[in-house]
Amino acid sequence: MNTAHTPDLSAFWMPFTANRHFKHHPHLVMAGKGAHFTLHDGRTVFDCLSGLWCTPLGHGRAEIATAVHEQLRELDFAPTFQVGHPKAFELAARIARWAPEGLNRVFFANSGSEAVDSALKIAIAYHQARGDARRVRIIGRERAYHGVGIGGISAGGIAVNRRTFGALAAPFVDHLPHTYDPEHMRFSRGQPLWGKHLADALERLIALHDASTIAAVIVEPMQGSTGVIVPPVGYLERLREICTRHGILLIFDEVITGFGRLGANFAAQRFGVTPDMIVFAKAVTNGAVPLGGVIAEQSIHDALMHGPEQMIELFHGYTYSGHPVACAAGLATLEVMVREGLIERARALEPLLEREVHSLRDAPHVADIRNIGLAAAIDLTPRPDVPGARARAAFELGIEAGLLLRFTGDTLAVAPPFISTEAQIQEMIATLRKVLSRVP
Ligand code: PXG
Ligand code: PLP
Repeated sequence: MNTAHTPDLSAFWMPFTANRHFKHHPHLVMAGKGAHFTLHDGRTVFDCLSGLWCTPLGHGRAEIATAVHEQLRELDFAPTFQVGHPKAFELAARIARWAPEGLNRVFFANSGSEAVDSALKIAIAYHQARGDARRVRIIGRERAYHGVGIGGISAGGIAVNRRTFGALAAPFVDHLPHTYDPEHMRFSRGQPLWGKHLADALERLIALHDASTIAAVIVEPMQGSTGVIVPPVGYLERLREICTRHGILLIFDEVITGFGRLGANFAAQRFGVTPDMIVFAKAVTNGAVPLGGVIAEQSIHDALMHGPEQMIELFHGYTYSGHPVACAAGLATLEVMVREGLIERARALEPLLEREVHSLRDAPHVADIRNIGLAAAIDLTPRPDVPGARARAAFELGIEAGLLLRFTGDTLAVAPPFISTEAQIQEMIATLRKVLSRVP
């Protein structure tokens, strides 16, 4: 690595990173433009995962930079406790217009993790406000990623994220089975046809715990972090039907799927299933400024609007809920998405990505490929001696070949920016094929 640009790497304790390995083999990103990053040695790499699913508009968007700059000059910060500023109200209204009918009250946080914890708290507060204080149980799902807050690791289903912190996890949670079964869905394109019945496990959890103790079910409509696990046809519909029948709130965690990744505003619209709350983050500001939040069905909000009018209704909020700079970035992002028709573009590119990624079926080590919207995952057969080594090798060889890939375990994920050209997507897959042929 070019040491002229290398800062001292020791103080930054990196998140979800093998710190010692990174600091011996660092990759520093120096700049971003469009669908590419520039690395410390001047090479450019195609940003295969849109940052971490954050940047559908591509990097270096002047519209967002200008909006942020102007906002900083006009009003850098104002509290949203007891006072307000216009941009937070404007962005909330805009997001409500993008959401399914009826979901029109927006609570702001600063990340997906905070937004998940907010949604779980709103669910419990809602039932309490209705005089149903026994409903405190949360149902999550195996393999789910709901961030790293205490609520998120409790409802989440990724074992390594929970193992060390069991003592902190919320006590009243249970988990649905995940929906991935390679025997029935290997190499399926879009939604697998098999697996709707897995939603019936919710009936069994209800029989076990009793519906009267369950506040909410939280699921990612498409499980992103664990490797693009696509809901079977009819599965989400069935969860919706069971939740409605038992008075249980259904929360979609759309931190990855929100704002166009599946070719619709939200996965809720793509799948035609309306939850009671949607959790969002990431793409809402094109990653430029941290922002997350919860979109709640109006009746959930209204149930909490009781008691004397001078009383705080929900004892929850962050200093930076509705930060003016984040809201300015959000408004600019959504404006660009509309003006450039980028959600339509994501939808139009889906068949190409599907065709291209499934062409890797006969590439070395490929065990499975899944896709929906502008997202896909490729499972590699693990090396028996060192699980995870193949995907890590693909990651390193990818950088040499001009691709910044994302890997977890032995799964590679791609989710290119919506501004990608057809040629760029084709080239990404052609390069990936070469990379796989070199993976030991
Ligand atoms: N919910 C979901 C569904 C997520 O995907 C979070 C909550 C937490 O968001 P924050 O902003 O607190 O990180 C996420 C985050 C990956 C990857 O490689 C995915 C996430 C984060 C980092 C990497 O798939 N998802
Ligand atoms: N563009 C897309 C892709 C939308 O889905 C919607 C809302 O439903 C809009 C624009 C409306 O935009 P706005 O809320 O900015 O009026």
